Amino acid sequence: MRPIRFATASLAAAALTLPLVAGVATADPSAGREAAPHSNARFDRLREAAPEGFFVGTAVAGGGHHLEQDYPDPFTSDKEYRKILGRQFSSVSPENQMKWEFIHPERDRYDFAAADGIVEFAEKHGQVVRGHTLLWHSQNPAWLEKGGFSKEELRAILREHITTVVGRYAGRIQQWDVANEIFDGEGELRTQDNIWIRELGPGIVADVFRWVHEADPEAKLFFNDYGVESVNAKSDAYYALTRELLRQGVPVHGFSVQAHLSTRYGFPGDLETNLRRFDALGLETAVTELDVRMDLPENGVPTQAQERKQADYYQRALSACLAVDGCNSFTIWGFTDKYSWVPVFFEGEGSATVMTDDFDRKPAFYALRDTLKGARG
Ligand code: 9MR
Repeated sequence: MRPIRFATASLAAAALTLPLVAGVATADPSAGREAAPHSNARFDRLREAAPEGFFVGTAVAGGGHHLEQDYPDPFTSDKEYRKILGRQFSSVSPENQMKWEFIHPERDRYDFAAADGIVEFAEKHGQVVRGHTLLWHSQNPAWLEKGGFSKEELRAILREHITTVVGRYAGRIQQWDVANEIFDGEGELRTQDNIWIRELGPGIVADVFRWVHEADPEAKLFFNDYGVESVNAKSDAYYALTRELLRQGVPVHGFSVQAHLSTRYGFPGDLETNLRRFDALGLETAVTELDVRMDLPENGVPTQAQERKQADYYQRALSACLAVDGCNSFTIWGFTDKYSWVPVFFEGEGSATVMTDDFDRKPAFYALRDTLKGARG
């Protein structure tokens, strides 16, 4: 249990940090940003600034869209990246390395190398791991999606995958995103694009939670989705489902919001209210994939006003989580623009993370750090 925290850091506070930063007086577009991101000052690190028992995480870059970029695997190859990863964060989430297509590339073959590397790194650096993910409609291997398996075979394949993957890391994963994105925007179960729900029916969701719990009784088991930051049709669907599963005694422990936000849209101001209603059900809550993208000016460099707006979104998302007692895990989806998925998926948008390509800190970084510090009380 955490001590009571006060989430008071404001946009003004975040904005104030900008001119105070040890600016580099050059014509460089990053002028005004702090040049050296590796101060050893204890509270300069997000993980140290955080209140006791509150985990600050990031996705660990690798797999997925990275495979099509002209750089080597970020996690294993980028020394600077690894250094910041170890210093700044107390939680890590494999961005792609535990997804089916990555960890289970052929029916009879698993590839644990990348996931093992992340879990070992985490242990070495005193970090917890969020496992991501087990039941999803996306990033499944072709052998599975196009295998023409019978229902019995599919059920056996899913159970074996869970026993193998969850079992391998049992006791070493703090939270598992067991079911990812199972509802659409209208709050309807994905009965077509999710192979498991389509072939095995909605009851498979409860079975999967039971199987994961058997394989790792210590891990906290989550539903995770995007577009559920607010009270809306989709989050209502999760609310109804989790309440029902809890009533049935299914081991569901948490509900998490991904929070892929954009400054094109307003901040979801009822995030805290939404988290609170899940908290009231007795569930843990978490923010699992926060980033805040923006429309980039022609020169590709965000304006100070854009960066301040972004910092405000980061700060508000963090404050909402800090304000809810059972929200103890706050993860950003990558910490540097160098490896962000955003420009690859959204044309003309970018700068979504808290550091530039060169690991220079943006106002959003300071907004997080100062809000965490403020919450220590
Ligand atoms: O960041 C991931 C990227 O590398 C992959 O190419 C992409 C493929 O779908 O998935 C990204 O991560 C997603 C996460 O697993 C689930 N929530 C949405 C994330 C962003 O698309």
